[in-house]
Amino acid sequence: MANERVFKRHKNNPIITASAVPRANSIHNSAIVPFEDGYAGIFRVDEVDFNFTMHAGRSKDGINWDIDPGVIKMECDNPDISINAMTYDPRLTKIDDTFYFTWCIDSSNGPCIGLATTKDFKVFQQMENPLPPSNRNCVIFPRKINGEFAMLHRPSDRGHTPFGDVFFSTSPDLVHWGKHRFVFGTLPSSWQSTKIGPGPAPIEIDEGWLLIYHGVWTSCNGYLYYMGGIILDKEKPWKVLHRTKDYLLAPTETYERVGDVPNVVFPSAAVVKDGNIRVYYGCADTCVSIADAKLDEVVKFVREHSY
Ligand code: BMA
Repeated sequence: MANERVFKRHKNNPIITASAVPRANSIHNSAIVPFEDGYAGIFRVDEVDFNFTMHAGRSKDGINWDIDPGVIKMECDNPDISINAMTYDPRLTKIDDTFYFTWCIDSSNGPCIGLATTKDFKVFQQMENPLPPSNRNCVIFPRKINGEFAMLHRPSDRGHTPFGDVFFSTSPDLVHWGKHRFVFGTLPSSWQSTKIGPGPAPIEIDEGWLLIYHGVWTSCNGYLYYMGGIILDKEKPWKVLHRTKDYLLAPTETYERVGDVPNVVFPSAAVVKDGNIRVYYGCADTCVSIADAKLDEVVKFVREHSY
């Protein structure tokens, strides 16, 4: 298949389509983690009434999934935290025995980030929203950095956001976020020239943090979404060490080119096991696919094809 210099697409792609949930119009940008003796996920399900919802799912092998037909119901003891809105693009991070997930809430004040925890993918506890509108992409680091929780996020606007750089923020308690630092921005004349956004939780490697992200280019026919990689400093993750000039994946297959929003690969989960990295990505805002690689080959590629 085209453009497979490091990542190879799975032969069963797309592995999840709308047929997995009775009310689904589409299932795409979703979060997946190892869980118990298999995997668990939070799936973005755009339903037939065009409400965007999140559903939990489980899998033994990470490829064949049982996704709950019902929407995740959050527990929340504070009625001031808005949850009555469309929800989309979850990301998942495990710290100790707790899974933290972030997602976008289409609030009446603009898109903002939600945060919840779960230990079993049955009970979900919603916390204070970590960031105000407008912001559409957020992921938490898998461990504290310099004693604080840390995140990467991408401020946006209320529309389709024709701009966007990635920022780093920290928190002592997952409620109060600050020490905001610019991390990386768009690059002219490239597949990442319009906007960028963090994908799956950063992966700790010897050299620092490997972040898989999406980059967007605006053609005369609209946005195209690509997958890139960047290596950030371990103790100061707002410092960029290497960043892909060549993309890691581009929309080239029919299921990536054709769908509700054409020409989109949107990485939203990464599972590292036995030296391999498996990226789950949304395709054309319609379905979910897998791309596999050796982790050390991805790191080498990012280093060798860097700016
Ligand atoms: C972004 C997000 C993603 C979506 C992408 C392409 O702004 O809303 O959910 O995959 O646009 O439509």
